[in-house]
Amino acid sequence: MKKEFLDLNRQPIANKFLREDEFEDEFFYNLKVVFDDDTKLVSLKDFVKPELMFNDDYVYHTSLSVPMIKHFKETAEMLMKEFNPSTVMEIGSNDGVFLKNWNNDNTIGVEPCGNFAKVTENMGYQTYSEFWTTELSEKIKNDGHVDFDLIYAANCICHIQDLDDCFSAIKNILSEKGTFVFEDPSLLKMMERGSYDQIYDEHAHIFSVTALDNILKKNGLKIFRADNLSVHGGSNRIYVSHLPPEPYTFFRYRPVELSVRENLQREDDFGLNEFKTHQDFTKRVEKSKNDLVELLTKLKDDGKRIMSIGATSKSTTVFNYCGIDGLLIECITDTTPDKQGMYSPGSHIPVVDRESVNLNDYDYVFLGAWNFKEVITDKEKDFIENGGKFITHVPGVTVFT
Ligand code: DWN
Repeated sequence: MKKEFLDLNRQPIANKFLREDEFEDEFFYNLKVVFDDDTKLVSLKDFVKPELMFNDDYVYHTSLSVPMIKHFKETAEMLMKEFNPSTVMEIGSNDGVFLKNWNNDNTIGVEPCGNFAKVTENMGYQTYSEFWTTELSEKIKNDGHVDFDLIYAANCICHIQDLDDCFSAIKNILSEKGTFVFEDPSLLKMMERGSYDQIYDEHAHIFSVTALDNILKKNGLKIFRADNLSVHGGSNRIYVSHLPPEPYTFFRYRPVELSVRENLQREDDFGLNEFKTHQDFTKRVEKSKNDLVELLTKLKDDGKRIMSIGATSKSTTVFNYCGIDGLLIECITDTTPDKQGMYSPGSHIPVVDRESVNLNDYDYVFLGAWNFKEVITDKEKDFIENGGKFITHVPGVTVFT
């Protein structure tokens, strides 16, 4: 029942920044996207082995993103106030930006990337450096942990390829009245904004509330609230509880709130449940590619200099899909020390520290981190005042100041 609708060409591991001597052995795969007629889930056609993406060299540090630190602090405060959980587990705890808001006695992390698991262990949080599976949920129980009142995951569940196993593992370890809260990029926002670069190896799925509702129900869980967030270009925060085992036990469980029905309706109205809508999206993606390549090529032919800010996973998709390399974009600046001094995946554009670049030497800056447009353009006012211009491809290819 899975129907292919988009082919984003040959792609490398989105977050595997390279040294020059690694170019020759770089791993590539074909990035194709499918729609499941049964569940309405949008997923990659072929998954990449998790160990190739999430390992001790993983470079995305949440703690290096100031807006995300604020986001996770506010999220933790809100969850604490509303649910007051006695026990908390975070899946995909990265370098502890969410965890650090909770007491370490009753809070644990799960993080397959060993470099980050070490960081949170050092912060005093027991961290299982493993992938989230039913087997791991059993192991955690066998280690003496009681079921969790709050299980939280941000930008992690959409990375898990086997969703049935993922959700049955949650069911296995969520306390009877517990809440599972997770947030991931929204399929509806991606479609509305034409931000096809949300699709890369790590994002095994791009979730609609509809698809999640279908798959969670199959696994004995139910969505009781769905919030729409602005982070990461538009995300959904999904609140989940156990599905009442018998009709007469309903009163003991949280009622489904209006936000769920509203989200389901909005997605249906947009046509997310129809394959045709996905096929139409492909046309928009192809246009975005043609417009971007045409613009960059023309600027280059006119002797303009172009660089990029934010060596994101998303820009890996754009550069490799559009065939953009160091001839069109001379360098990328990124605040992450582990990315600096390396080359971008597939396109092999040098990644450098922002401090080492005089932006005024360039005419145009491509926004690789378009999701931080306001933060970046605010920081780079001087570039605009000196006549510099920004380029973004979301929601359409545009030059702006
Ligand atoms: O789910 C995921 C999300 C949360 O993060 C992962 N699969 C991987 C990663 O995706 P991404 O690389 O697309 O994420 P961001 O948050 O859009 O990355 C922003 C990048 O830009 C970081 O490397 C930091 C950098 N940056 C910068 O150089 N200057 C960011 C800002 C705000 C800046 O001013």
